[in-house]
Amino acid sequence: MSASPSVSGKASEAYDVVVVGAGFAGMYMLHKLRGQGFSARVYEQGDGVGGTWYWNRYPGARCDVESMQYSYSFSDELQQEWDWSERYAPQPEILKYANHVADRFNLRPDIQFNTTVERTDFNESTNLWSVALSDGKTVIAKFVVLATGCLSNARMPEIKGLDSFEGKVYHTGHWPHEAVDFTGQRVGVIGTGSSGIQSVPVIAEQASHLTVFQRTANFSIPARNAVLSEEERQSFRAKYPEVRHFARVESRNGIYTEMPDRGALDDGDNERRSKYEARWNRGGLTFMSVYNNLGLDKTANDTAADFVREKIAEIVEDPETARLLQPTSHPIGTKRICFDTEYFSAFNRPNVTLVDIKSNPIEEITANAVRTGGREYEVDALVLATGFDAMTGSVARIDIRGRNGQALNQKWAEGPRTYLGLMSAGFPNLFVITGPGSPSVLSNMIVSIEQHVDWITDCVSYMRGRGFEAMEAKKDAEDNWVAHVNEVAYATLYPTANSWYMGANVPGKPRIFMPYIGGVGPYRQICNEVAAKGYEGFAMVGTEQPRKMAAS
Ligand code: FAD
Ligand code: N01
Repeated sequence: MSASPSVSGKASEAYDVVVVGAGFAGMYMLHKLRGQGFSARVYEQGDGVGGTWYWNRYPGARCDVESMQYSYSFSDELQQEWDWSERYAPQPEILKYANHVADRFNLRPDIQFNTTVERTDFNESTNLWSVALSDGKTVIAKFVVLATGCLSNARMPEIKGLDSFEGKVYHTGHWPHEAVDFTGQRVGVIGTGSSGIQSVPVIAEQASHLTVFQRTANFSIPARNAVLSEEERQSFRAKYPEVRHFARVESRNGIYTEMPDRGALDDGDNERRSKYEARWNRGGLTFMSVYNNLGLDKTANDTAADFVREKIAEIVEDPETARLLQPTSHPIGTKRICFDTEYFSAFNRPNVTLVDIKSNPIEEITANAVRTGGREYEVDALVLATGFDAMTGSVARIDIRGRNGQALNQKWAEGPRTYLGLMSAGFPNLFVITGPGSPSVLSNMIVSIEQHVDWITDCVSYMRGRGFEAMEAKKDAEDNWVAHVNEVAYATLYPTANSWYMGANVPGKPRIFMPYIGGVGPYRQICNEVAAKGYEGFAMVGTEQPRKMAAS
């Protein structure tokens, strides 16, 4: 431990910064802070780095932003040297990459694994946080950074009888480390979001029978995964400066692609269809950016949704199964769109059955079956692909107490409130990476993570340089930002869907559109302008005199 002069004398362990979580956000945060001479300690509840890619080990798990882009950009050597094997790397390879980064930048000595941050309290007289850990210790920090992840709190469904099931139960977001082999088993998958859609075709190949329990049909586009040749990697690497610049500054979602120049209704039927066909054949995330109004105009959106529904009907042989798989409950893209490898065609296999649990909700899970519509579907194992308490779930698990002992959970009881998604009024020196109110989950998240980490590092360096003790979002700045986030969201079709973006997947969770939909490039510009104006909208406490922190 390297105790910081600024915080020493308060506890046996004291740091400039405590970082919670060792996913891509926590790892880069640590690297940046150390580079600026801050003492930092990362606490991670798992026993390894990688976050999402440490926990989500289900069959078929892989990224759906292309790996050449879904990767750190902060080290050119790293991006030039790392060889991604496929267009979308599988989970084990992304986890290997995270471990490589941890070793390459010697991060492990400052990460304490198997340790959960349980509670953190702000002391108004010292302007320091005390951080209570699951190992019984309490450490002191000037700043706390929540790198706890937006999709890190796996949600068990509330289904009667689940506990009485005698076979194995797996959650995709909490998958065992040892290989799971479903060969010869009857498997039930509950949930048809991205995790279900990725795992179904792989489990179908192993299981003697697979029953998929679908509550809401989802839009999915073929990923068109493929092995990357050395030539492809090299040509991509050569254009990295342009790719990364575009993703950060010009894009809306952190992805390098063509920008649409027209709306869907500006083209005639044939032209529009051929554009959708081209994107369908290309595969991947750029399907929704073929036109600039698919997220804004329902009639425009319908043209894309109809196209995908037709594709499903072409692929799936049984007309009734095809009908059930055609999404009708929400405009395309307003729930996180999925990308698949042979998902719809998996339902043509004789060993795969689709069960509609929208019309006939699951009544009960028994010792060996799922009962719905008065019928029992016998299964040996259950896969719960039921998603996460997204964006706020992992923050809420920590008892965070700010000024006057106020609990963050209490403040956010009606929905999260932040300024720029980075800080919440009443909680000084507490940052959130990709928090609610920032583009986060609507983007290539590594781009958004790097932007937040860079901004936070600049900010704490600025404070150190001027001797500020504490920084806090002002209430009016926060109110204005929350209003802006809502205004932008409600100008789109997104809030019309019962999505996890809206908190709709968690019973009782307030319905708020949580991410900022204004776009990655414009958002970065706003953050930069705020910083350039001396952190406008934030209150700084302390004298404006240079003061030393650790190693400065
Ligand atoms: P995480 O990776 O979630 O890491 C947070 C860490 O914090 C976890 O390890 C957790 O254990 C730890 N933690 C939380 N609370 C505590 C606590 N109280 N104490 C100690 N430790 C704690 N995004 C994309 O942009 N492109 C993709 O293709 C993509 N694919 C995805 C696929 C899956 C299956 C999932 C679930 C998500 C995907 N995402 C994708 C989103 C993904 O979560 C982010 O891209 C990114 O990995 C998040 O990194 P993070 O460090 O912010 O959070
Ligand atoms: O979770 P989800 P996910 N009874 O919430 C159903 C990222 N990700 O893990 O829609 C029955 O999307 C639920 O039904 P409904 C990505 O950002 C990326 O799949 O609520 N069913 C839904 O079908 C993604 O969006 C990749 O009606 C229940 C499903 O379970 C996010 O993580 C891969 C139920 C949950 O879908 C979350 O994806 C994986 C219940 N009680 C994840 N409760 C990539 O490909 C829930 N459901 C990069």
